[in-house]
Amino acid sequence: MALDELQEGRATTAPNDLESFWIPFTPNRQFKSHPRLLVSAKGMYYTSHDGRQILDSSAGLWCANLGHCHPKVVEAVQEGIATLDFAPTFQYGHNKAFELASRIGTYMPADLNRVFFCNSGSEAVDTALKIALAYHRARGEGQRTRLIGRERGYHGVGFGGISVGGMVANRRTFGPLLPGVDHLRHTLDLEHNAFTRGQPAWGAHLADDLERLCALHDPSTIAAVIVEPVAGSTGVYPPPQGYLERLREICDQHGILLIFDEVITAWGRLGKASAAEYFGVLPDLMTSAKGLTRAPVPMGAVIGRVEISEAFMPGPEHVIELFHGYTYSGHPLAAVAGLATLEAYQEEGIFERVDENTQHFENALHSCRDLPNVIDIRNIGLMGAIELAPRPGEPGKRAFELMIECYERGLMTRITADTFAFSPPLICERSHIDQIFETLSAVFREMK
Ligand code: PXG
Repeated sequence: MALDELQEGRATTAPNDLESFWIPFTPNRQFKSHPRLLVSAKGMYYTSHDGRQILDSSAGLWCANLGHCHPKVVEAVQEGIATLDFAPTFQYGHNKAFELASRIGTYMPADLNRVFFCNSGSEAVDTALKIALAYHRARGEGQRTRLIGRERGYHGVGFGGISVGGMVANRRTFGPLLPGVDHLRHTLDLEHNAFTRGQPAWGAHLADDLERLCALHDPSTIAAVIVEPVAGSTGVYPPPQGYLERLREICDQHGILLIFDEVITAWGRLGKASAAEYFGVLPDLMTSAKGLTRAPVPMGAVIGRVEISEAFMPGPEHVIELFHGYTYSGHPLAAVAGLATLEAYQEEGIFERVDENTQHFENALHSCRDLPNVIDIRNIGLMGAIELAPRPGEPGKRAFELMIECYERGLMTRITADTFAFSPPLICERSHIDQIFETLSAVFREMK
């Protein structure tokens, strides 16, 4: 339908086809020729447009930790929108954002309790990088401008995030990226750590790569190191035993801030509120999103140690300390969704439940070891991955076809290249875990 027809009032409806929505991170033409539309969701299942129940093995996109349409969160959001639809947090405020920030602090280790709100993981990452740079400058160390990420890291899609990130496809068409960025080696090496359950024993020494970068650049030029405590998007790489501890040590030696990107790992994925708590390693800044509101209303956050925010405070009282923020920072609906979510985690003992199901999940995942083309299986908490050998000359195609077939048989899965990543909602029962891997095994065996 032409725009002028609409404007002249000749047409009463806009066109409704699949063309206009440019779908993210999806092959648009394939999708639009065979759409997979989801029309409703409850608990562990989606309902597809053709009326089928689809078991969710990825908590949406690693976010629906309490399953879908959790009644407590639905009710809180319904009440919230009728009470306060929006309030600015620039120069004004509202109580729910303050309440959520202090509640978040009670879940975090040590003095990690200063919370800067944003709307997504990507914004949280860029915010954390900016805070790190500004922190050093506030303390008179403005020469610390370098940022260190890690190969295969995923830190969202902002320019800061893709600069420190290390997933090549997400970077190569968007340069020039931020200058002054370098990368640690990643920690997956199938010669040494294939088919590990939990943290690999091999690989702590890879953290010493940070010493190499310190020697190369002079450590006094480095502002921050950012890593996912467990690399998620790239296909679930649990950190080698001792690796995160070693990174912390090197950062301490050289006055470098350590940022944990916990967009996936925070809020129960490992059975604790954060990976920092799970691994017993304290970052200076942590990013969070996804499971914080578990997604009905998006929200992201940077959680920082008290000392970081205090460094910004010595100026005159009326002067803005940090020239950064988003219209929707601390949005009232996201705040009520976050509060209801954190309450539900506690009331329903969700983190403990993850601990109870982790072994079952691990066994079910590793039972796939002898399926065709499987070259590695990795897991920690309720996150796991099965890596397949790519078809020669067609990287990603094998996993893509298997994913489509799983969906046809009622199972939603996530793939990255030829790796399947699993992160079921934390409310899952053992029967759901069994259903996931039974469906998957049948598909892997039949299709190859
Ligand atoms: N950091 C990490 C560690 C993430 O995993 C982001 C930042 C960015 O968050 P936003 O909210 O801007 O998307 C993420 C996001 C997948 C998948 O299937 C993973 C993410 C997003 C979408 C899909 O692996 N992670």
